Amino acid sequence: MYLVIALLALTGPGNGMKTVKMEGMRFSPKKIEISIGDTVVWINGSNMPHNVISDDGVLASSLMKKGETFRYVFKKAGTFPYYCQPHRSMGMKGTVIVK
Ligand SMILES: [Cu+2]
Repeated sequence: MYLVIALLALTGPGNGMKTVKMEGMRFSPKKIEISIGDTVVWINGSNMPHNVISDDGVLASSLMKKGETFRYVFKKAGTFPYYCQPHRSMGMKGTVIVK
C-alpha cells in the first residue's frame, strides 16, 4: 500500500499515469491508450499471483503478490501486447497503445 502511495506521489495524476488492475484472471482495463512518456502502473488486486510479460522482452515483471505493483514508462509509439505468464492460456492478456 505504501508503495502505491509513493508511486502516486512520484508520478501523480495528470502527469500521464494510467493504472491497470489485475482482477481475478484478467487485466482491467484490457486495452488502454496512452501518450508517449506516460507511465502505466499495474496493480495486483487479486489473491492470485500475476505478472506482466511481453514477447519482445520490454515488459518483464516479477510474479506479483496482492497489492504489489509494476510500472513502466512507454517512451515510443506503438502497440504493446502483453500477458500474464501463469494465466496466458486462460486469456489473461492486455494491450497498451502508445500514441
Ligand atoms: Cu495471472
